[in-house]
Amino acid sequence: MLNEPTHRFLRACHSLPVEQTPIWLMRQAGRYLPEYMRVRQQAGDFLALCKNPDLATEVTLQPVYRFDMDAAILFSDILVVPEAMGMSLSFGSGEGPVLEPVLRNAADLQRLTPVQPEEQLGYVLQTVTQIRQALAGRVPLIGFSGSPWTLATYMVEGGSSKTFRYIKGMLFDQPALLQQLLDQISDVVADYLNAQIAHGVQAVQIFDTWGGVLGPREFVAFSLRSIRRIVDRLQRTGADGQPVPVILFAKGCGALLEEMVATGCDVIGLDWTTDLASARRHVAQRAALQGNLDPAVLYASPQIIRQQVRRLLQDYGAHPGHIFNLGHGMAQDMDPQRVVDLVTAVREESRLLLQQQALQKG
Ligand code: 1CP
Repeated sequence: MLNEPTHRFLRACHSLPVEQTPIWLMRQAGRYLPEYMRVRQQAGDFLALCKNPDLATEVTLQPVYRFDMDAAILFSDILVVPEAMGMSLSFGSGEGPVLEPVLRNAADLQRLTPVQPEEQLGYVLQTVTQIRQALAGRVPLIGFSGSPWTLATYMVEGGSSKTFRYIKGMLFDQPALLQQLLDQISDVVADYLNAQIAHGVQAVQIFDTWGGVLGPREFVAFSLRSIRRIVDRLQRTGADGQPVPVILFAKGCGALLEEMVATGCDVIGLDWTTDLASARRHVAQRAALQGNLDPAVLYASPQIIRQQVRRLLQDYGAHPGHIFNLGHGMAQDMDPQRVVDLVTAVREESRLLLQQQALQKG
């Protein structure tokens, strides 16, 4: 490969050999870290923290330094995109997000405004620049966006949902209207991710947190279709001339690996309900895999964490193209010490496994 990356996270994204399995964790920055709570309090609230590049940079770096992670992920939220499109966003204390006014018909869609990432989302891009400066090449920086489908669920429901009543109502009753909304969001997301890349992110992850609430046909027609539209438009060479891998994490969609590969992504993020060994056999040579430890393993003892890590590493086997991660994000009540146990176990066990394999080959 031309311009072969040196960091093990980027190497694994491109299925190049590494000496130990890279690890980072979804939601590695956040409320389970006391140092995060201090900075959030300093900012005032969560959204103010996202909009303050100095403080957002600080919380991005916290888990990188504390746990020696192999990648940093931009501290922000997927819901800043609907806000940039003209909706009002707030996070009530303790509850989920609120987006207003909700989108339910064609007239509502007319209210959405065009987005120039440098303008409405300039604070995110400024944060990207500052994080890259602060990291000084220590580990790569991952940028991200929500998928159009996942963003649309929040925009149509007005927040988190258990039943997805309104967005599914739109999907079945007014499919053309939903596609129009998804296309509009896709174009904003593509521009936004390209702007993140131009400002220095070295990989991008698309979070399709709610892909799994759709049936397989609808997942392909409504979620993957718009993800593919984005991937097609991405500038896949970074500011430094290196290729920028695209990671697709679609929660609850492990049965549709083939369809996910077809979007053109480089890495598929798996939740813990998918068997890593069979997923690897399925996509080998075509995509790398990220995941997929059940986050609840972090509530168990260090011995059990190590056992589960070993099992997962063995499931993947000594092949290139595995990035260790949880099957979903860190929870607020998790113990940071268990993350230390996890990272140590992944380092030690993966080195052992990869060395044994090299000896057998040699
Ligand atoms: O009170 C607080 O401090 C806010 C808690 C919090 C945090 C730490 C929210 C509110 N968002 C975040 C940060 C965040 N969100 C990151 C930061 C980077 C990191 O991983 O360290 C990222 C990548 C996200 C992405 C995000 N936001 C997703 C996709 C990933 C996932 O978890 O599935 C989603 C669905 C959201 C929406 C969101 N943000 C926050 C809340 C409470 C919610 C709603 C979640 C829901 O509907 O259940």
